[in-house]
Amino acid sequence: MKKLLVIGRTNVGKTLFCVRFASYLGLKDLRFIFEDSDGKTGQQHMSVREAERTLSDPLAHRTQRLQSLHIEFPRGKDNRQLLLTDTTGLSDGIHPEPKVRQAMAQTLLAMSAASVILHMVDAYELGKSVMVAQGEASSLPHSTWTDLDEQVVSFGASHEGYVVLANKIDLPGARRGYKRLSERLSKHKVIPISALDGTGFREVKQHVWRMA
Ligand SMILES: Nc1nc2c(ncn2[C@@H]2O[C@H](COP(=O)(O)OP(=O)(O)OP(=O)(O)O)[C@@H](O)[C@H]2O)c(=O)[nH]1
Ligand SMILES: [Mg+2]
Repeated sequence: MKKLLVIGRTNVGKTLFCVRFASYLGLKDLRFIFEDSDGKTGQQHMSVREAERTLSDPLAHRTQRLQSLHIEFPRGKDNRQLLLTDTTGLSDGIHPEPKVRQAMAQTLLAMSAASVILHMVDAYELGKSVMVAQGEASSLPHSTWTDLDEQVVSFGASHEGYVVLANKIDLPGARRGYKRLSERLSKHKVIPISALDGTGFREVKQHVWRMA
């Protein structure tokens, strides 16, 4: 079974994407497998709506554990299986809360065990910062793109199916952020998506299916 890990900075839309993408792939009843950073595990069934309402919100570090969903789909005569895992968002520096630090460490560990990495970036935030900074075409302003992002790109790129998802493309100026990101990461595949309205899900599905 291929393990797909959704990683990125906090609040970029990882959880909303996981829930809506699973729904797009046909899952109605979401059976989450949770794994806390102290190793405690659990399961919970939720509808898509309930998952959106309880697991995703505008607060930073809403997710502080691994949250996985099994996805099964037909391929020829067989059924293929994927494990889609949502993670704790990453942030710069040393977070003041030990629980968040531990949960971020859990994300980093999970990265080494993943087969495919979906690296989510907030194209809206990038678009805003590009507008203010007006720098070189291939550069990204330090306010939204730091060593942390570069390290995630370098690590992710060592995985066969590494792809960057430029999320929140539905918001004003996000296309500008996406364009600058694609120029900066010209060696990588960058897919513009909206976890909110489903833009780009078909392309993500094609990519994921190729990897499965
Ligand atoms: N407009 C818009 N808002 C989005 C999109 N994706 C997520 N959001 C919003 O962004 C906020 C953060 O979404 P989450 O899914 O909780 O983000 P996350 O990356 O899981 O955040 P943490 O778990 O806190 O690190 C929520 O208010 C979402 O509704 C999108 O594609 N478009
Ligand atoms: Mg989350």
